[in-house]
Amino acid sequence: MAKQVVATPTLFIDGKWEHASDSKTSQVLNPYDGSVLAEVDEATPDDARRAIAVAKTFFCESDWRDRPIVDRCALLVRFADLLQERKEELAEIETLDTGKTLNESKIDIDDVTTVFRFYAQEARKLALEKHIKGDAIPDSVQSIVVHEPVGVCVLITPWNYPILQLCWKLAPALAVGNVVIMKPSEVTPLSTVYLTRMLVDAGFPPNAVQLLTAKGATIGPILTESEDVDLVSFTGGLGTGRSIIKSCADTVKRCTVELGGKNPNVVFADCDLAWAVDNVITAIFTHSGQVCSAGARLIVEDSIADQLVAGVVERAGQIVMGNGMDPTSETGPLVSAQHLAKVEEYVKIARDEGASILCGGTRPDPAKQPDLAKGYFFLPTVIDRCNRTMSIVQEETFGPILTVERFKDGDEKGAIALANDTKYGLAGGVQTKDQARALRVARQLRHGTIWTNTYGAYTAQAEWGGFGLSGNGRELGSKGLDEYVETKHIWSETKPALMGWFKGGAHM
Ligand code: TXE
Repeated sequence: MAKQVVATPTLFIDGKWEHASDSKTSQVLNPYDGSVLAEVDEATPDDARRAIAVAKTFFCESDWRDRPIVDRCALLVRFADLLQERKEELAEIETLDTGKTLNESKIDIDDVTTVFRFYAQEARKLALEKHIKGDAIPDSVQSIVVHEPVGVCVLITPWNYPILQLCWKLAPALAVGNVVIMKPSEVTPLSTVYLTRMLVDAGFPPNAVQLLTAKGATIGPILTESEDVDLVSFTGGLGTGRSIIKSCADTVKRCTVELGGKNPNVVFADCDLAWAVDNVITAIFTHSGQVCSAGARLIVEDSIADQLVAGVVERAGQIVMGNGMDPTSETGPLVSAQHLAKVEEYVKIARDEGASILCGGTRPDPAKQPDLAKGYFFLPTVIDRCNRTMSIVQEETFGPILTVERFKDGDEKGAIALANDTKYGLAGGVQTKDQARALRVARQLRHGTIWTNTYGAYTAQAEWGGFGLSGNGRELGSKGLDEYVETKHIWSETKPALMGWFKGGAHM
């Protein structure tokens, strides 16, 4: 095997790098060509139990949670600096492991740098004690609301944005003094291994961060059912999310989940055509559609529908797929053979349901693009003649697949009804030159993020999360910090007196 992309061992428990207790490992593959990138350790249930025990002891017995907030925030800033210093190396690891372009990996690193800097500021606000005064509070009482870390937090992350999804959780969790156990996707664990080394290099106490590389099914239930874990934050698929919520129920632990979406992109007829085509293809085909907020459902006003769809098909055919390490590639492969098979199956179902595949729908032809033959590539696909009852319209394919639905000219309500007709509710777009209409429709959409006249941007300062089956809780923004905070009220009597509720005891 070629040189490992990250060094082994890959479990980080009790401040030490370790192999799995049964020495088992698994291979991590490059989705561009199926080659082996690394052999990582596969944590056993016993390894997971030990990580939990170490985390719990460290949370309860160390001074980490009581350190001045400015000290922890300084570590966040140091880590943000390190992200920039090691951007090239980290981006390469992310690209090799996920298949996304190097440019995308670098954008992800820049984004999370701002997330760490944001929480380094935001956490300071929470450190202030809130003194409550009011008519019902005697002068002799000090009534104080204080904020504390929740405790041991398990962070379970997916394969489409390994660095980004982890850092959205990690920054607020560490800022307020929690201890974390990280469980990256078994498909793309490499950047998380590298980030763990960086956390230690930045000066975070080694025992504040534990890392378990493993299959979800092997150690997931140990982590989510444990009485010593106080919070689980999960980003991933709906099925796994549901089972995690259930397994957190017995211990009534905090559990926030982000479970993807089937996001509408509503285009009105007043848009300039070339601009709308560009918007639509960017919304769906970026990162080959493996984006939870991808604009996978085009909902378009009748009078421009045919022209817009023709333009989208033409531009979809021009997208340059290739090795993410090659700067000329515009998008990479799907993440794994398993995921490719799932996407292929969805196209088959769409055909069976009577939809019309206008372009793509298959892997690239190896005779025409031999360089893509070994990778998990799938052509940008546009599926027309769709309706809301079809599974291709309702289910998250998480691939480069755009479905097209039309609404009658001028029927704003009809467009809104279509856009809201999904069990998910993560994100959506509204494209129109009429700014008043853009905001009016945005307010009516039951989705957690809406873009008008653009698609896909986010900021560390604004909350991210879903309505409906897209999840609960929020990441980013001030609410993203609240998820990791316990709130305590201390009612403190400075002039103790008999409470006088019960009348006995007069002889004492
Ligand atoms: O995700 P899983 P999968 C969607 C997308 C995709 C589908 C399935 O539609 O096709 O999910 O992807 C860990 N206890 N999204 O199967 O299983 C697992 O090891 C605890 C949307 O790859 O949800 C990994 O770390 N953890 C999404 C993480 O859960 C468990 C991004 C996610 O894996 C576990 C990715 C268990 N029982 C896929 N089983 C988004 N919201 O952006 C698995 N895991």
